[in-house]
Formats: sequence, C-alpha cells, structure tokens
Amino acid sequence: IPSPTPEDKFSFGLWTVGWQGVDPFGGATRPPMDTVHSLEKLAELGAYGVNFHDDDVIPFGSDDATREQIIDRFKKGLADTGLVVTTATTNLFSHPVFKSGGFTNNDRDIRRFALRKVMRNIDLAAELGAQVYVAWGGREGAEYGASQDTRVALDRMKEAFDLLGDYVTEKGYDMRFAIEPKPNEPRGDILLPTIGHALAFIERLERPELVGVNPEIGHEEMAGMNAAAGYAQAMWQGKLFHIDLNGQNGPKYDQDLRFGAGNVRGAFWVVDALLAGGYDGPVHFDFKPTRTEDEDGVWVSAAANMRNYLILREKVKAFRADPEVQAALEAAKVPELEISTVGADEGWQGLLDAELLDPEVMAQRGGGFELLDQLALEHLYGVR
Ligand code: 3MF
Ligand code: MG
Ligand code: MG
Ligand code: MG
Repeated sequence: IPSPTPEDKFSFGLWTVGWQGVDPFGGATRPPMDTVHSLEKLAELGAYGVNFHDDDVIPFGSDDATREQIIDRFKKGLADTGLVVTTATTNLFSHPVFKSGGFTNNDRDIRRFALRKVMRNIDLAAELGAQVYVAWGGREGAEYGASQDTRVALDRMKEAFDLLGDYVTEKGYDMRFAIEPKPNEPRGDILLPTIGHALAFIERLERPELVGVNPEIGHEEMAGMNAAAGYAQAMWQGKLFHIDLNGQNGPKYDQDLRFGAGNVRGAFWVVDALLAGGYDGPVHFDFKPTRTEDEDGVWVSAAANMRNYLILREKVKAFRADPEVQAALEAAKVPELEISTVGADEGWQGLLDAELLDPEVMAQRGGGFELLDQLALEHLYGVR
C-alpha cells in the first residue's frame, strides 16, 4: 500500500483532529489542539489540505486585532507546511445564539447575524484560496410540529443561499457552495436531511449552478441510505462538489469513525463509486478520533483514514481489473444496462409493434449477482 502523497488530495477538517471528546454525557478528554500544530502534523502524515469552521481558527467573539493576528499566524502555518485550504465552512451551531438554527431561525435578528457571519468567513476563505464553501444545516430543524412552518423555513433557507450566491458573484470570488445533508443530531429532525432532499432544494435556487452537495457517509447511513448510491446520483447530477468520508455502524448517533471503520463493505462501494464517477475534488475526512484516545491516538486515527482509503482504492482497482469479475459483470448483463431501452428510431409505436419474448421465458434467467458480489467480498477479504 503506497504512502499518502499530496497528489491523493487528502484533506481534514481542523475540527476532526482538534475534537476534544466532549459528548452529551461527558466533558473533554483531551486538551485543545493548537491549529498550527494540527497543520504541521497533518502535513507530516501526507495530507494535502485542510478545511475549517471560522470558529475552529478564530474563537467566536474575537476582536478585529486578535482576529488579524490569528489569521497571520495561521497563514504562516499554511505557508510553512505547504497545506492548501480546500474548503471552509461556518459554525452556526455551537454558540447559544444558534440554539434554534441560523438561516432558518424564527428570530430574524439571529438570521441576519448568521448570514453576516457566513459572509465574513467567505471573505477569509476566498483570501486563503478555498473554492468550495460547505454549509451543514447544524441546528436548522426542530423537535416539534408547530414550532416552525417547514415550507417557510425552506423559503428562508433559499433566501440565504440566494443571497450568498449574489455575494460571491458580486465579489468576484471563484467559489461554489456544498450543502451537507444530515437527518438528525443535534436536532431531532434537520432540514435537508438526505442527499435527495438537498438536490431537489438546489433546483429551486436562483443560481443552482453555484450549489452542490457535500455528502457525509455517516449521515447517509444514519438515515438508512446507501452512501455509494447517493454519491453516484450526486455525480450523475454534476453536484458532487465535496465529500465527507468517515465510518458509521448503521442508524444510531453520528459516530464519525475513521474512514474504513464501521460499514467496511459500504466504504468499498463508496470508493468504487468515486473512482467510477471520476470525482477529482479533495478526498476529505470528517471523523472523530474517539474520546478514549490521547494525542498519539489522534494521529494514529488521522493517518488510518488515508491508509484505509488507499487500501480500498487498491482493492477496488484489483476488483475491476480481475478477468473473473469482468466475466461475471458480463454474465450479470451489467453492460447491457447501457443500451437504451427503446431504439433510436423505434419510439413508443415501434415498441408497441415489436415482438417481445415470453415473460415466462425471460423469468427463467438468473441474475448472476451472487457470484459478482462474492468476488467483491473476496477482494475485500484479501483472498483474491
Ligand atoms: C456534523 C458535521 C459537520 C460538518 C461541518 C462542515 C462538524 O455532523 O458533519 O462537522 O461536516 O460543519 O460543514
Ligand atoms: Mg458524522
Ligand atoms: Mg458529521
Ligand atoms: Mg460532516
């Protein structure tokens, strides 16, 4: 297995390695991590880039002078390590002011504050060269039926993205947005809960071309979705602007395991889908080194994300190159799906007139899928 190199475009959220292990039942198990120290360690491990929430780098409420000092030091850290800022995002969920959301808070004053916070960090993101701005709904959502009208909340969500689209366009920034769907946690129900909801929402925006998705494996699996299929559809629609890779074991709290842990088979198909779809953006990890770990464990966990991706990439390539797999794909008629169902000059009339096979005869044909899937598993198990 090769070592990670910058060509692999691996990137990390600063909040991932910096997570102190706070959960709903216990406080921090690790001290805060200095952001420049994170940059140094990530570069040493072979990462290419980083991604951050405004508050990950500049503590909420910092005055302008402090903010400038912090940014200068951070920029120096980037220059010294050669790490790229691939993406940035806004924390619209930690401060108590956002307890009921940002863009869709019923309280208009808070919505205005949230949008201004985003614009301010977009300026920094543009200055640092980020070309994608991620937006996770955070606390946009509810636990109640009556506390907010979902249709009106979607109007305000649209208003926010339309305004931000105007902002980057009028400022001349080369920047697009990626909405990160999540079904629940911290809210009981979050707006735009799955990839499909987000893709449908985007089509209602004034500048849909500026907005895509940033699907997280764990979030899709929390909703019982197949993450690989979601990534594939996002690519089919030209909307996979960024990815959050991690691990999850089925529908439970957001585990944020390192990529490749959790649903291993699902991870294999995610890598296969990304390679098949030609995804060429940053390979970004949004994971949490579990709160049992000390700092050494944090770096073991960080490095393992990249290593697991590289392992799975080799396995996927070997699977696709295996002549037995190619024969099994043929037998399962996978290539036949590429032929349009109705001939170019045939049309519906031609189909009505055509002589079709007896359904009882066609029903006798086997799928051949078990062999195909077993070959995939054997590649994954390392016996082929
Ligand atoms: C929450 C998340 C977020 C987003 C981040 C980027 C804290 O479950 O996944 O990470 O990825 O806010 O927008
Ligand atoms: Mg998660
Ligand atoms: Mg998450
Ligand atoms: Mg995420």
